[in-house]
Amino acid sequence: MTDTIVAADVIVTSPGRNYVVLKITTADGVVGWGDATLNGRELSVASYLRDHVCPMLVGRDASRIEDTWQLLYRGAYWRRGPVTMAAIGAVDVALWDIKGKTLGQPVYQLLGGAVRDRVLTYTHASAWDTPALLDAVDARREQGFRAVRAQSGVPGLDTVYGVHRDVAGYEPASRGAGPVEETWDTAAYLRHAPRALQAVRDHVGPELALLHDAHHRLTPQQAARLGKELEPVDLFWLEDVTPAENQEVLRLVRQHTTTPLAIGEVFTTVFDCHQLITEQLIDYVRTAVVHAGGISHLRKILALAEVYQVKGAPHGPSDVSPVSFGASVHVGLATYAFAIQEYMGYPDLVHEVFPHSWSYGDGYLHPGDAPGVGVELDEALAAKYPYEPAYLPVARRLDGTLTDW
Ligand code: CS2
Ligand code: MG
Repeated sequence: MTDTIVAADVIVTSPGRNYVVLKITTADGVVGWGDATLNGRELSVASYLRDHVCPMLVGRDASRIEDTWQLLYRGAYWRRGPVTMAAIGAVDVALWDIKGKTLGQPVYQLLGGAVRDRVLTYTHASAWDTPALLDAVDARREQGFRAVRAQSGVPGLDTVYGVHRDVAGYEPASRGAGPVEETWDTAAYLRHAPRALQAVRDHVGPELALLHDAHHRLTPQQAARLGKELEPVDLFWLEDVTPAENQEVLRLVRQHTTTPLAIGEVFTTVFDCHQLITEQLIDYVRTAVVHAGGISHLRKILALAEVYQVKGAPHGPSDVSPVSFGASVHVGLATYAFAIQEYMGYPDLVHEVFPHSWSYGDGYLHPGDAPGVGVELDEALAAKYPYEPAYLPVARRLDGTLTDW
């Protein structure tokens, strides 16, 4: 039996939205799948893999997961960042997939076995006005979800993060040659969000876990104000309250509110969130398998988080493919410092393109017991959906100043 890598191929497919898939094949014909999807910059990661990484992988021993990770991280010289770390993440997940298939074990068993019976999950409920939002939350409760993220429209605006006034459903990236521009008004949002979220809490009662994503749009002072105003709503978390590249700005927010904070979906290494964790400036770290260097690095982030009683809550929107999603559920089943997995859901076609063993039921997820990650790619079906340019929006304030989307 040889784990020698004989091929590493990149497949970009677009069954409703773009996904970048890495296929690694060994001399024994074992195939491992990885996800390298970076919403709006898919082709950059595809090129990083095709032009620079895949040629290095051929001839390597697929069983040497950590050595390969270190080669791709330290050996590139230029470190970190979403493109590099998504490429490394794809290789890492594909190699864990191969190891599991070779040993006949699901990845969670290779990570030390189950530390819980199932993985709590949350999903999205979004609507433009409050009555419709209450209906959207109820619809998710009827599907068995025990945790729901609520996003409301804002009077006076046409679109806000997570909701369009006139468009049902929500896909962050829109197809086209470049990003669309949206108008944002923080003052209008801060006037409306507390009322809308309180109305949801009044409607659902105290048991349902409610989450809300502020999506990087507030200053630390505004974040502190919102967190304090939302304390009576008893949120499970308030997400991305303020851009956190400067991690110490969360100290101000933390001083003023006990509303739990979640940050990290745009972070790609432990270094991006090290201070947030070690100073306990957050309660949940949102780094994702695909964007934070794969299973191997996410486990290191969550090992640090455990020391400070911070818990993992990986990003899981539609632009995290079912491959990374499945890998994340394995991490969730086997990692102690893990709270909840985001599950935005996928259209039926995506489930067909990515046959998988992970499953949802009664508000929880399980990765399944298929060897490896348990997610495959139907290459023939994927080939029917070629890449189409699509970009995340950009946002501008009322005076035209560009702001964080
Ligand atoms: C959001 C995402 O799910 C979330 O928490 O922040 O929908 C995010 O906007 C997209 O993944 C960006 O591609
Ligand atoms: Mg988010």
